[in-house]
Amino acid sequence: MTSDPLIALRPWEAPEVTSWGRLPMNAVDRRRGALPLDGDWRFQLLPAPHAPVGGAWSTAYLPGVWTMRGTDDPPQYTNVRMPFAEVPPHAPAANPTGVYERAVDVPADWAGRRIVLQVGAAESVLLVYVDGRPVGISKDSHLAAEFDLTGVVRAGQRATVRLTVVKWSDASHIEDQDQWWHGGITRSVLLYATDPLHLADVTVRAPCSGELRVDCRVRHASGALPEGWYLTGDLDGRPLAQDAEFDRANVEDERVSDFLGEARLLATVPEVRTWNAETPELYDLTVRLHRADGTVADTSRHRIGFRDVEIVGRDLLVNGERVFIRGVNRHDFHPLTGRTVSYDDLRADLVLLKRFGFNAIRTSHYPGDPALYDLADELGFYVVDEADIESHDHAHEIADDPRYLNAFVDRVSRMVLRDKNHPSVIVWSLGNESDYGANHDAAAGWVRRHDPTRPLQYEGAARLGWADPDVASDIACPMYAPLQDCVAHALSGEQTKPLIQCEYSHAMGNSNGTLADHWAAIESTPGLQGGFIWEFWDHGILQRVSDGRPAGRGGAGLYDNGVAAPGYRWAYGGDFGETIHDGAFIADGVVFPDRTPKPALYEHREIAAPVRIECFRHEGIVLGNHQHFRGLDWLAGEWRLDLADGTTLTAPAELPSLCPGETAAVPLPFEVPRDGGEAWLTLRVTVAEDQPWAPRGTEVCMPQVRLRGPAVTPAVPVERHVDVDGEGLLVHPLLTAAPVLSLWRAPTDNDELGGIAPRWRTWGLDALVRKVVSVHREGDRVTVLAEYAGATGVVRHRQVCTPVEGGVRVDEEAELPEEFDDVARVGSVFETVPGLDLLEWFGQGPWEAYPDRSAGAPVGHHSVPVDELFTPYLRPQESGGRHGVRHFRLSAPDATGLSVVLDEPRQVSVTRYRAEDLTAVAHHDELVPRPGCVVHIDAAHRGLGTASCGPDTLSSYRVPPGVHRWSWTLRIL
Ligand code: IPT
Repeated sequence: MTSDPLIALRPWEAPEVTSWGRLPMNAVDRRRGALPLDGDWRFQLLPAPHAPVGGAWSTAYLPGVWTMRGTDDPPQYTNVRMPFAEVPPHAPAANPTGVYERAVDVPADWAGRRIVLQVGAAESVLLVYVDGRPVGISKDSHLAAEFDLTGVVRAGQRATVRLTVVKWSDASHIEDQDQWWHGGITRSVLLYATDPLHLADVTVRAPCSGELRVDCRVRHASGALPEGWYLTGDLDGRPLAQDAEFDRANVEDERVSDFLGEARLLATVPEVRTWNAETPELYDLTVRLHRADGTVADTSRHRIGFRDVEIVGRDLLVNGERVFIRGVNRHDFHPLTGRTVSYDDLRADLVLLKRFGFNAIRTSHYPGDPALYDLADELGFYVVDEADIESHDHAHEIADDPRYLNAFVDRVSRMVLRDKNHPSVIVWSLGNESDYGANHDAAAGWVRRHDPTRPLQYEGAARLGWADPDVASDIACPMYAPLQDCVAHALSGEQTKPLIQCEYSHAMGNSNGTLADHWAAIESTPGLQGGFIWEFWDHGILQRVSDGRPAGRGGAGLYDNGVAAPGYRWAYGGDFGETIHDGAFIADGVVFPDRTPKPALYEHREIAAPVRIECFRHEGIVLGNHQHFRGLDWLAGEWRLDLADGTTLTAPAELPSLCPGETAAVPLPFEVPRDGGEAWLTLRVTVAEDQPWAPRGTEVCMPQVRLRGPAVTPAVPVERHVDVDGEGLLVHPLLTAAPVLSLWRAPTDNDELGGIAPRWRTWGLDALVRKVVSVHREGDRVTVLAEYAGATGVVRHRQVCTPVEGGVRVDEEAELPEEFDDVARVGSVFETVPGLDLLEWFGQGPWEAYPDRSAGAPVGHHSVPVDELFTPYLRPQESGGRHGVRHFRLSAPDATGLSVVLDEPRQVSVTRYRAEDLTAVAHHDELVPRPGCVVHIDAAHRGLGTASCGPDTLSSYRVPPGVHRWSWTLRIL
């Protein structure tokens, strides 16, 4: 038997116990003036909470998780399933328990003050002791816990604080989010002091009318409130008024209490500057609590914003506007710390999101660090604030389990109490993937009563019926709903709630196909308002390959541009020797683990463009302002004209003054040269003046319009021979492998998990066997008929090589049998000699793009070293494709090399890898680049879709059976 009463309680298997000795949550920010306790603590890891604390201590930095320190309890990744077999509310007997201890010198000038310990976040059960005495218990791994230490520590003396963290508990069953499991303390620890007379909470209501209301709760450490306290406040230095009406009503209704003080401050702000995500105007609010003698006992500072949020009909309105929600789901993640993120990290996340056109964040699937909300207020994001509840594996059993009722209400209410004053928070979310039960309704009831100013959403409730008025969701917030279902709902006449997908466009690997189709539908269908991409991060942990340990904090700088340094890799599920794991499903973000943007982000940036080219008419170029609240004056522009022959002209652009929703025609900035072929006009839009999230000159979008179609220049045949070998394969001095038919790509995560690649394998597309049927020479031209046999069908292929001026023209035709009704690609693949290290092309770029993800890659002249064309997706897969390529050159530094002119804009890829090289390995660092280039020219290439979790690409982006024809002309430079 243990003598420790907290351990004796076994709180890790008691869901009813959400806390003991913990102070109520509130919105008074105590970070300023606090004593930070971050830094080195004594540490030991016990095998179970009951195990005796020994004498051997190591040192651990807080905030931090022990799972990232190379202990024998490494990180483990599971999505839905729990990592242990015990059913709720039980935890496994082997239950790693971290003990953190340090001495704290309590400042001498805190004598007589109320002293509070705050632990920012601990997962999953926190037990607190001071000088060996039990002080409190807390659960709820992503919100702070506060404990009153006034009677426990002495000012001017040293105290020993021990924080014991039990990893597995009843709470783990409701923290079953799709992420790494860790153990430790992930947010800052601090100690602060207040006067015994203190502000217990402050609630701000700041609507667009400018009628500010600040409700304050006042308490005294002794319980009894002294006589004569009062409040003052100011907003940007202008004093607020005490609400005498409120005070009088309290007296008349006998609501005045001798232990709970309530008062209200008021102001009417004339010509209020309202807050929205585009122009996040903030005001400084200070609330002061005075003693009867006028001295200040306590102060609370807030940056507030005036804004309204409401649902009218089926529209979610911010300040009366139906704003589009261009959102992302964001987890707390860092490749070196696992879960701890600094203020600078958070700021960098949000700055990047801003630069790529996002205006909304869902805090999947738990409340973020307080700084996240400060930054969202400041930089301008709409936040769906989500409570820390996901019971995925045992969702049904828990949703109505009364033992968990307390935890549901506790978690939702504590989030609301903490975050209610942030203008950025526009919607509360009850959590994620937890079925739907009475526990949710209880939490929803609490929120609706406490904060009637914001809508509430919960996907698990909304899934019962997008229009159902009786469920705990004011928003229809499905995940991964097929686009056509969303459109059909909006057109059905049945829609009653805004439709904003809480998750869509799963960003695993090479993904986010059809994003532009989604947004075309959203912007043109009343009732559809946007959604949140899943997700921001690829959660790859930096791992040392030699011993499999996380690099930890020492790994700073051991990565660049999305790639880990030699000897390191981005670990995903299974890489730490876990037997229960969900593999690379944790790598499903729009940024790499080092925050390097994936190409899909450029797609998003363009889709979210604030200014667009609507069309090109005789009166000029019609520009439109696609923002909700502001003009174009914060933007600058430059026109660029690209002709197919290589001509590029630029001219400064004067952006018209346009209100949101307005359009105007501007004159064509160039005299377009008569010759030069296909012509594209691009408006490169940048930030005109420094923004908090972007210095002047930062690129915002690049809308484009085609001014003229291609000119047809037939290749002139010449009298010369084309060399083919006995197998009918083209012989060419710059090719090490002749062009052959390819129907296969290294499966993307979508191909694999969506069940598409398994079909390709059944058909044998990865191992087609080529057999020459005939080689026929007719004059200078050679026609080779071949059959490519798969396991279930044969593709007939004809390749005609004709000598033309300077090279050879290749005309190809492939006939796919009916059973090959959805293949990866139909095209040619060949390989070049080493040394051709630069790709220049006219087509879409410069970044990677695919048929259903090409809206963000403008047509132009692009030039990228071959080694930089490849995108290092964590699990190697089809990568590096360029879309709409008209012609390209591959050259050596001395300008020798080859050029290819395509019959039509085609999908092309030039990499160092064959599809089978990519298919054979599990991590990027296992790839061995080939010295030459592997070049694919595709007549058709399948879209990417999002089938790893959600809809596949649309049928228009699939590659059908039947006849495909393409041709290309190869020349030596
Ligand atoms: C959905 C989850 O909400 C999210 O956490 C993540 O797991 C995502 O999918 C996939 O990466 S749940 C899924 C079963 C639809």
